[in-house]
Amino acid sequence: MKETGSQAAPPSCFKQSSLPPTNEFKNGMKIEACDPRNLTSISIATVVGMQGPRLRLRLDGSDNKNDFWRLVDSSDLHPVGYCERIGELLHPPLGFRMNASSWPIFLQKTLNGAEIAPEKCFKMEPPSPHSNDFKVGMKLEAVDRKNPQLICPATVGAVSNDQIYITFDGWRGAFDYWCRFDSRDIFPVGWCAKSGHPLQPPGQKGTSQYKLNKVIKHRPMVLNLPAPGAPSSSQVTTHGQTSTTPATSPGGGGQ
Ligand code: MLZ
Repeated sequence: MKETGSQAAPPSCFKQSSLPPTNEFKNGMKIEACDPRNLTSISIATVVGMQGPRLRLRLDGSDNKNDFWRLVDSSDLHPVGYCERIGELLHPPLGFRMNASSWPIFLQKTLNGAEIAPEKCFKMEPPSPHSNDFKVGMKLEAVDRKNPQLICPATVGAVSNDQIYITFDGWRGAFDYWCRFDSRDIFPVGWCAKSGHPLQPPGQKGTSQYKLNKVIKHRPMVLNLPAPGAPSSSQVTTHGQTSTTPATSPGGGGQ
């Protein structure tokens, strides 16, 4: 950051608590979790790994190819018994390995004798910032959604309404993505160090200054941006320039 004279996005931009939550879970514990592939349904999940305050989760009855990561203060996580309390049913995960009719028995068996995560493990989700206060060029730490166990140094590449474009420092763009300003996948600079989560080193494909020179001076970055989730006819600001015609395709550039 010193070398490039860059600014960190202020912690108030993020939906993260100023003090990272403590992780009181243990591997093997059972919880209830929203199925990431079927957001309206809640299933039983097992903690199969952790890094700092992040849990690696596997839905019971699904395969080991669909693990996902959540913060211990995620609103997607609940103690066993939550569904019953709110008058909902626990659902088999999308891609349940068995016949749907065997779900009630499977559920009973998977919870029998299992270690149930106690209530105190679940932390309150922090409040959302009221507005998108990110500016192009600000530094942050962000989950690499293609390798979701990783948190990497990143820069805000563009801002569009409620969305920001995450670009990974030292990588050519294959990992970049749009997200909402209140995403739980983005963190202020220093969050990993504070929370005990490993932070990946930046890539080797040139610094962001290199990127700035190459991409912005010679080829306006706006041409390389995929549109954010719901693009509408919104304005996209990239590195100080404003355009009303966001491009729709990242266009090649694998690494
Ligand atoms: N195995 C991958 C990891 C890349 C991580 C990039 N994060 C922004 C590779 O080396 O290509």
